Amino acid sequence: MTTNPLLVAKDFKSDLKPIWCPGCGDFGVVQAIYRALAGVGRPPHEIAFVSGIGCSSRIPGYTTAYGFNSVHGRSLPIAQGIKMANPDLLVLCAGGDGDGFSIGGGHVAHAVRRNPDITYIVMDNQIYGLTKGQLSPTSPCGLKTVTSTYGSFEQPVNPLLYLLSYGAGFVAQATPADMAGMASVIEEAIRYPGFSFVNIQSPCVTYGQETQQVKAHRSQMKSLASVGHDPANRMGAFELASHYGEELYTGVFYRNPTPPPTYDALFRGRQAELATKVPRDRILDMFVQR
Ligand SMILES: Cc1ncc(C[n+]2csc(CCOP(=O)(O)OP(=O)(O)O)c2C)c(N)n1
Ligand code: SF4
Repeated sequence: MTTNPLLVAKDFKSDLKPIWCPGCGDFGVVQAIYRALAGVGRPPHEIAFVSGIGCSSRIPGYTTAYGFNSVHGRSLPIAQGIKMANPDLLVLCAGGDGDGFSIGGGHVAHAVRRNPDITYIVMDNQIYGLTKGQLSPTSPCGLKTVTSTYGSFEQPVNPLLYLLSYGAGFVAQATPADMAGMASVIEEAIRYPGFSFVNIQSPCVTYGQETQQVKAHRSQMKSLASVGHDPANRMGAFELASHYGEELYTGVFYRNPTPPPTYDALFRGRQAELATKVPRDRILDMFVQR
């Protein structure tokens, strides 16, 4: 495991040209990730970046990290497997709100309760972008889409409250309307020793709502620091997070001041403990028919 203070944002930019629609919020997100990774200083070959399927899930390919554009909704199980197999890797996971909270929704709770040292970034555009504008789990009630022609009857999920309730040790929100803030929150999430989550309100310029574009975000966003929020205050975080969809709070909702041991550390500890008690060939014997 190495850190190199000389790394700069462009060291994390791959030669692949993004094919997102011009103006898509995901352009800002990938720039913020380059900056955050340069700040952390781990070289690209020590980083694994896993995603699901969606416009946003193309993001690993635009970085120089090892990338895995996997299966819709399955980025977290794959990222956890990678972290268990090679705990020294810096593991990032990313995708859309559909990927993370519809088809992949069941994985989030279990990843959080295991607490692997992984950073999960959701580009929350409140719509299915790649498949051309269907209702997503975070779409607001009343939204008219190709699958809700007369307006949705469904209440949106609240990703911030989900993650806080599951017990995540780090929960934050950002928008491309504040690039410096977004890069800094992502860097802080990566540095947090445990499962960290950043919900990015990343506008879809093609199918998204007018009120969810960067220009609108500039006038809506309110930093959590400016409302006097202390990120160590978990109950305060719940209260502020409950305004998802009404207020665009940016910054860190919650950072556990006393992070518990990570799953990867506990796992390695158990392996070391058993190695002294049970000889390796005896373990293999249990699986071999003689
Ligand atoms: C198992 C499976 N089901 C459905 C799909 C079709 N599909 C691809 S991306 C997607 C949703 C995209 O929305 P989101 O995850 O929010 O990402 P975005 O494109 O908005 O960034 C769907 C339903 C798929 N690829 N695989
Ligand atoms: S459809 Fe929306 S989310 Fe997908 S690339 Fe275009 S603007 Fe971005």
